[in-house]
Amino acid sequence: MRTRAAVAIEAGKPLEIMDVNLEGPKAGEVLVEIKATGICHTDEFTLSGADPEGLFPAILGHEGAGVVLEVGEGVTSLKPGDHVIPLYTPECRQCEYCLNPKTNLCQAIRTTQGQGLMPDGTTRFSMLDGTPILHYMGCSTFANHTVLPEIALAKVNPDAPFDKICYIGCGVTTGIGAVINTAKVEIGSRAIVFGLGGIGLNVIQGLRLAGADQIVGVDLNDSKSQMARRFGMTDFVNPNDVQGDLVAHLVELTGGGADYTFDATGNVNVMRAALESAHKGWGESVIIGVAPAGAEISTRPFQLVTGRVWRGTAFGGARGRTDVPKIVDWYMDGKIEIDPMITHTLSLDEINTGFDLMHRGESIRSVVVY
Ligand code: NAD
Ligand code: DAO
Ligand code: ZN
Repeated sequence: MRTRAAVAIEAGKPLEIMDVNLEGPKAGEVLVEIKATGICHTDEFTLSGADPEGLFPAILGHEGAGVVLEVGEGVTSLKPGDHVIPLYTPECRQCEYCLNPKTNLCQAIRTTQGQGLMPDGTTRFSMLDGTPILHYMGCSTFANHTVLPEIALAKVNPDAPFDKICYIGCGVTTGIGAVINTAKVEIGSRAIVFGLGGIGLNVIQGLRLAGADQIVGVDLNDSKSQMARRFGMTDFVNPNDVQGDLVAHLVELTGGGADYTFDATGNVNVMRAALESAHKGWGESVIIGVAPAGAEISTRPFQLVTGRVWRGTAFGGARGRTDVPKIVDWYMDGKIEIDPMITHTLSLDEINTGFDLMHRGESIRSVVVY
């Protein structure tokens, strides 16, 4: 079939909107009509060329929601008409990783997914002249139709609005999951969140859900504080307004350091500040941000000797097919909010505007509705 897509032809260039060829689903695969997709910082990271694993030409996008149109041979858990969210972290429930409760990093299709290919080593997308186009993070939601493995789709409540729940495909789950699954924050905790963008705001709402007493937000952009307060932030710090050392200021503000800190910036200097503003003896710091190619983190080892813990999280530690439907239900039940964070709704033809808004720090989430 043919479908319309925003294609990343090469790094550093705007996406090109065009008709592309899409082959139907093979065994174990599913054809999905994407109804809406968010534009995440990670798409920008890849498009910019900063992603060492970025491959081109590709159809980016990994934060979508849509409807199953057709299933390939052997698919048993989905049928046409089901509403689904694509998963860049699949859940096969059989591999060594899925069987270990300590991780969500299913490895069943990791190798081919990292190469921009389906599990059989081929791509379903091509240009009208036959040039192959690669998949991205196993999702490619910047296309009106896409093909995914069955294990990379979460079946969700059909009453949920696509233009909101697409955000659960990455930002919402990553932020809330970092709090609930990775840090396992306890009621009454003090926390610091560095970076109040699309991920950081969801860390904040996760902290509110977990019952944190103090939620400090740190961002260089003052305009981010208003939305963060709405989601539960209790104190705001702009590092540019701090006289002297930022870490010392945060340690004082949290009465000796935070129980939990989160980096949602991708900046390795911020990651260090996050670790060092965690409480001596027990403070834990969670890295969510993806740093540029070649970047490294550092701190004095004594920071860890004296009880601070450094850890990271991918997709908020969530097991997608199990956890994503629950998060959609939390949204439908009013336990979490998404709508205020969707600051811009665009058509596919306007998708590059979404990247411009992100560069200017004017959006939290732009969503493309097909
Ligand atoms: P975003 O651009 O919306 O937000 C980043 C925020 O950080 C902005 O508000 C910016 O002003 C602030 N910031 C930048 N530098 C800062 C500094 N030095 N000090 C304080 N604040 C600073 O990005 P996002 O969509 O929220 O994504 C955040 C990070 O999370 C990115 O690196 C992204 O790639 C990563 N990410 C990780 C996962 C995962 O599974 N681990 C999933 C999705 C995104
Ligand atoms: O299993 O080796 C692996 C990698 C899994 C990919 C996890 C990606 C999470 C971070 C990227 C940001 C996603 C938007
Ligand atoms: Zn698995």
